[in-house]
Amino acid sequence: MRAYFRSSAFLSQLKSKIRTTTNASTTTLRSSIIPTPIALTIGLAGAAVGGYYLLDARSAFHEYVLCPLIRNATDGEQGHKLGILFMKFGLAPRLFNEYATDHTDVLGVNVFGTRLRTPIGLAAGLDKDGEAIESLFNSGFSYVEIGSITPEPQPGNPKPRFFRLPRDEAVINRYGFNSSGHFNVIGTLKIRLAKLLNAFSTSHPGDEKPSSNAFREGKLLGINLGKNKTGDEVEDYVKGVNRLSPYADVLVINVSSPNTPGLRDLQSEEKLTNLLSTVVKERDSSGPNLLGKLPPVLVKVAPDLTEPEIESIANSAKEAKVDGIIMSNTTIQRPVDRLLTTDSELINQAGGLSGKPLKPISLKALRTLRKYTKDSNLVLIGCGGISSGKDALEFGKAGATFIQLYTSFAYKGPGLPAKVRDELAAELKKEGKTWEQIIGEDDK
Ligand SMILES: Cc1cc2nc3c(=O)[nH]c(=O)nc-3n(C[C@H](O)[C@H](O)[C@H](O)COP(=O)(O)O)c2cc1C
Ligand SMILES: *[C@@H]1O[C@H](CO)[C@@H](O)[C@H](O)[C@H]1NC(C)=O
Ligand SMILES: *[C@@H]1O[C@H](CO)[C@@H](O)[C@H](O)[C@H]1NC(C)=O
Ligand SMILES: *[C@@H]1O[C@H](CO)[C@@H](O)[C@H](O)[C@H]1NC(C)=O
Ligand SMILES: CC(=O)N[C@H]1CO[C@H](CO)[C@@H](O)[C@@H]1O
Ligand SMILES: CC(=O)N[C@H]1CO[C@H](CO)[C@@H](O)[C@@H]1O
Repeated sequence: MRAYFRSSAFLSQLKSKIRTTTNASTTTLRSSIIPTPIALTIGLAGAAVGGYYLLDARSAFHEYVLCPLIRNATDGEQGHKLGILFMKFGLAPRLFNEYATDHTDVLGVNVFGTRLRTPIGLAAGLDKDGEAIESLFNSGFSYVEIGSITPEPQPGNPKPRFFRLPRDEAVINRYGFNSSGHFNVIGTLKIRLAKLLNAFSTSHPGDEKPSSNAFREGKLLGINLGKNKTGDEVEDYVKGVNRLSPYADVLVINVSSPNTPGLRDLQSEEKLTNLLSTVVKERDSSGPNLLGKLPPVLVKVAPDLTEPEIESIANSAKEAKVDGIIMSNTTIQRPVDRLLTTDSELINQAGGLSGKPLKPISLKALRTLRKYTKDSNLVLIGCGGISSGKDALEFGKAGATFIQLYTSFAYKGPGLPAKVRDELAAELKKEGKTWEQIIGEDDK
């Protein structure tokens, strides 16, 4: 088994594995990589305005000109789509010299058997179908989570379902998990893998193999598994683990809904423990991913849970031996006293609120979670309203091993991961500490 991972044999076996398992989704795939006229036009326009400055993720152009322009010209969902389209065709700006200047000495963190270069990741829901992975890594994230991916394709809720609250740097969304489904995403991932494996075997003729599905040193690819609107929850997650774990460095399942019928009593704690145990068991029996590692299983939860509910989830997670918990998803709360937006029609749109106003809510929930997990090996991941290095540091001190963001990236553009990184490194240097030293510092 081990010798199998000796590189050249390993790589060629892997390539043939990808080929032989190519399935019915090839047709949809092909259509998804043939540029449509609109994509082509945008592509040409992008190339025309190209040049180093525009392609440098850190140029202020993106934050102050392009992002506002896109926001002005599109409604929320069109803007999201356009962003993905740009990134899909690699037209997104990238962070040059990332590896020369990423402050890994201060920011590196050991997690899940990898030394992540920085504790800065992208949260689920931006790249639901895994179309823009390369561009997202290239903008500087050390962890990228695609999904949520549901077993069968589903259209999600009717539009409009994405609302911007620009004054608050916030978003309300009720996408309802539109997803192209497991098999289409697997098809996209296989095409990506085939390309990357070819490039890798050319540049690494020796005994090496890629260290992760990110195909980048010190970076990880997460896959967030969803469930169909109808159908059986446990079955959907089991299918997800079974089908997608080969391509994942990390698997995420959600138990986000604060309305999960009676997460409040022992009986439902038992139900959750059963769900999580089943998922962990499926991960174990699915075996290692394509690169020979067993992907850790994370649970993602809502910030709207009460303290007893958080305690209950912590207990279940420990008992089922999941590897970590992401706090948090969007909130169903509307902290009106903290919102600058006064348009009550907008504020009262149904859906989850994300971005700046979520931060105090998710941070508080993370502190509570830490209280009930610090006696365990559970890795906590902080998410919710993070938009700066200072924010990231607060989540770290509250117990997060690494952090994720989404809404601030949508507002500020591709320069954000590097900005957060540099600011975080500067803050830590001021304190004379490394990221690893401050994790959970508030509650040691
Ligand atoms: C438009 C949108 C779509 C999202 N879709 C998903 C999703 O499919 N799965 C998921 O687990 N979280 C999803 N999220 C939640 C984010 O991953 C994240 O947990 C939340 O937005 C809080 O982080 P932020 O304030 O940095 O955006 C979505 C968020 C937004 C704004
Ligand atoms: C776009 O900009 C124009 C001109 O400044 C403004 O009148 C319009 O309201 C803006 N539209 C949106 C959706 O922001
Ligand atoms: C879901 O919606 C987003 C935003 O419009 C889009 O980028 C994505 O392609 C959609 N996925 C599916 C399968 O409809
Ligand atoms: C997140 O929260 C929203 C409401 O805030 C909910 O509809 C959704 O199911 C939750 N789960 C995920 C994975 O986003
Ligand atoms: C995408 C997805 O699976 N969302 C689900 C998250 O979990 C809650 C229940 O805990 C469901 O209601 C959501 O549909
Ligand atoms: C297996 C399953 O439950 N599939 C469902 C996924 O969601 C779509 C849209 O809600 C349904 O039409 C499928 O039946």
